[in-house]
Amino acid sequence: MITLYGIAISNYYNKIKFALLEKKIRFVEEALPPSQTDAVLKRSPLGKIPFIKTEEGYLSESQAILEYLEDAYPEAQRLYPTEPFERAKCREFIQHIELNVELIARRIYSEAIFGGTVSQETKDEVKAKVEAGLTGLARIIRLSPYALGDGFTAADIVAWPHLQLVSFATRQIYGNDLVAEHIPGIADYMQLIESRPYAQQVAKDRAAALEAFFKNR
Ligand SMILES: N[C@@H](CCC(=O)N[C@@H](CS)C(=O)NCC(=O)O)C(=O)O
Repeated sequence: MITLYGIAISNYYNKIKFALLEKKIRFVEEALPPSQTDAVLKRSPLGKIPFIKTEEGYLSESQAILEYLEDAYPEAQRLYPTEPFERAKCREFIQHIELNVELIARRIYSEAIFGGTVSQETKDEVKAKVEAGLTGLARIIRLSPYALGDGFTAADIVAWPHLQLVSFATRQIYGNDLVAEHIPGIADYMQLIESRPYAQQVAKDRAAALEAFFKNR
């Protein structure tokens, strides 16, 4: 049985939770915020979440976890294409969205979500880089109807939680949703993913976790 550690307000945590649910792999959740304690650092080298406990040990980094689930549970629903080139295109998509969109936008989350302050210089720099990342994403996302064509894949597992957060954060900071601005048709795509029962479960748990997080601050 897998144990998933982290908090349901995290897009990376929700990526793994969504994958576990879609694959119907049995798991339990253990609520744990990112931490620099020795106990957590032994399990996740930078104290980040999510990480999982498997029968063989702990595993961090959501992409390593996602690919582990694909390899370790061959009988579960496949999320990666089996043909090598298509599989590599799926990984290319994920790497692009995480490195060139989400990781860049992350620099404005402290103000957009947590009530902190981000300098105008950072906001301007992030805007230019996120727009470049989204312009690139628009070149590879197919939306026909899923991110990479007619099948639901790991690309959708990753795109959904990340794009939702980037949309929200850019609306908060720049007054407009840069994702919607750069990717025509993204709203219908997000609705399509949100029509999936497991996406609804992840969204419902995230809403409850967000409410609890802000109530306890
Ligand atoms: N590359 C990591 C990123 C995970 C990540 O950034 N998690 C955030 C929560 S969404 C975190 O733990 N932040 C705390 C920190 O950076 O110290 C992954 O894919 O798992």
